[in-house]
Amino acid sequence: MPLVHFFETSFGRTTGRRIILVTVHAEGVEGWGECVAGEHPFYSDEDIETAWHTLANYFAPSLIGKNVESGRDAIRYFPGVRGHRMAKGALENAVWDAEAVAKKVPLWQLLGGSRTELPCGVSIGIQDSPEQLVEKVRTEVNAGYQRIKLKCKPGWDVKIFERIRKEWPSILLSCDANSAYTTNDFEHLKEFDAFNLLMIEQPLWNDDFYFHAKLQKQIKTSICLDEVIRNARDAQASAELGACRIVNIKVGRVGGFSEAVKVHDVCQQHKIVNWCGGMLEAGIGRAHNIALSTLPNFTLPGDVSASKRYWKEDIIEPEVTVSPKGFIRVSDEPGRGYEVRPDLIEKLTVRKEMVKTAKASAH
Ligand code: OSB
Ligand code: MG
Repeated sequence: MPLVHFFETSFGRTTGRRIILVTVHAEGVEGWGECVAGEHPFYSDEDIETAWHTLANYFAPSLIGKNVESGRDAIRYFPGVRGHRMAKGALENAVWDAEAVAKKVPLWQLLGGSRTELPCGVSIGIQDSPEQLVEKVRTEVNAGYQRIKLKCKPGWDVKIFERIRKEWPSILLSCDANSAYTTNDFEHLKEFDAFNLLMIEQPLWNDDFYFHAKLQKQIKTSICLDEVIRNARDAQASAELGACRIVNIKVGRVGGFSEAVKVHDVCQQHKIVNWCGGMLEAGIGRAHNIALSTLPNFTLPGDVSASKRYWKEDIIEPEVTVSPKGFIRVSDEPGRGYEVRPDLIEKLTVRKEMVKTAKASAH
């Protein structure tokens, strides 16, 4: 699916996505999941090829023929595969999705959510010029988005913040470095404090909380961790170390809804604020992010925004829309709240594999 506009982070530019969708067939019910792994192993060590491999050869065969009672129940059948959380999450979430459809209750209720309106923010990539960025920010502010997040890296940071703050002194503004800085940059990162940023997301290495804790003690701006939080234990360690004040939860990054809810609960206990991250999802992943965002500790605007910012045509109906005040209304429909469009998905499909044979868990 080609993106409406390219998306550039400190690790590279994306112009389109090949997306793995998972369908579970469970006694006449279909459940859908979307894998957030990218084309290349740049954001994380997974990519769509490793996800395809682990889904087809490990995760999917572990559920065939099993009497899986619920989404939460699915994880106990999964084999002892290390990592590959995005692949695993796609399948686990498809089971949750099937459970919601079968029980005729909204998925967000199964997850324990309660919010009916979600505040929305946007993530704006690195542009070809500062002027282009100003225009992008203007478009999103005018569309009503409640928080603007700017991707940054050395050479595209304080000058850019100055430019945006000059134009919009008081909008909720944050930045995301995707690990573009090191301990040599602490003095430079202190300059970010001048711009009243809501947060700086994952400034240091993708696998680090120790040096983030050191940095958080030296800067006023709140650190938000993204890449490094793989599970609830990581969230607890970060909280105890003081490595951040905010955690962005991405359901794929932590391996599915079950772990995402646990991360949420640990953050809530430690007074770490949450918001729901995005991975340029198509409609199914987007619908699932919306369901997750209804949990009580998601108090900041998330990166879950309207379908039309990404796709000419999304694979769900209705598409995700955002009100002029910057909210998504949560659907009361049973299941994921959005219908999948099988004909459009079929038209876009370039590769398909049906897993029909069970395999004993591979350990
Ligand atoms: O770090 O949050 C990130 C997209 C791809 C990989 C990493 C990130 C992002 C985003 C996009 O920021 C958020 C969105 O889906 O709009
Ligand atoms: Mg991020």
